[in-house]
Amino acid sequence: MDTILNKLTRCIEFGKTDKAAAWPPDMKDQDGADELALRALEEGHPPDQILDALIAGMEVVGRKFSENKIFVPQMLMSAKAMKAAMTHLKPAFESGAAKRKGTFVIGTVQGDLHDIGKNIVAMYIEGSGYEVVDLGVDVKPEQFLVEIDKHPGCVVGLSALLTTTMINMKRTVDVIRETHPKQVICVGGAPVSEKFCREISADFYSPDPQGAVAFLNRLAS
Ligand code: B1M
Repeated sequence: MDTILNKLTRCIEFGKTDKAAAWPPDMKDQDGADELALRALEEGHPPDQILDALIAGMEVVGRKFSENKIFVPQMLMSAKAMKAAMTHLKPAFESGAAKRKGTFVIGTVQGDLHDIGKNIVAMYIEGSGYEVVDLGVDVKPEQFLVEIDKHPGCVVGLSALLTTTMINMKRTVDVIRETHPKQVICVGGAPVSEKFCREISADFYSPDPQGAVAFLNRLAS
């Protein structure tokens, strides 16, 4: 059945941002990720379900890219569609308690420009009652040091999506540990694993935002 969530998945797969978007030509004048995400929320679909539909679209994008069926420009259009939909989901995820339980400093490691997953993790954590300092993408290790000094007691979160930038995750952990040996560091991202987390001496690995929130809650309790 062609549900609104299926349509959303297709918008991400084909990079249909909004109704006015000319790309892709065969979806001209159809609602895009922007309109559909808003409508799905209005119809009462839980934000988690909507997010799953968006991620399902991205998984297809990744598969097609690996098989050389699409290229970087199409991936960019999909990312743009994802961001349009996320704009509507953000308030739902960020409606956490006003009183903050702690501070989480997050960034995508140096050399890595992928931010969709990192943004989702940041939203979940903010919605779970933490102050989030989002340093963005391509973050140099030294930038984390500056924020650690500004937010004593914070937890640092590192995201990496490329196998080639995992080495920069290790370097970031090493640089932080030189001056802050006890700094708590949580790592994640598609190529990262529990084993890699142990190898680079990070404190915690989570494959998803929920695991990162559970870890922070355990620390805060
Ligand atoms: Co890129 N890309 N990309 N890309 N891209 C991947 C990652 C890739 C797997 C595609 C593929 O080959 N199948 C591949 C990496 C291969 C590898 O390293 N072995 C790849 C490549 C090769 C590249 C380029 C090198 C392509 C090129 O230029 N030739 C280039 C690199 C640029 C750079 O970073 N320097 C590149 C560029 C891009 C775009 C800019 C076009 C775009 C990113 C746009 C953006 O982020 N603003 C893009 C995209 C969209 C993807 C795919 C298709 C989707 C990534 C994504 O957003 N996934 C991706 C293939 C794929 O993953 N299926 C791919 C959805 C997101 C919700 O999941 O990010 O995994 P994810 O986050 C999850 C979890 O991992 C976890 O929670 C999140 C939410 O569930 N998580 C954490 C993430 N961080 C966490 C931190 C935590 C805890 C959990 O604690 C701190």
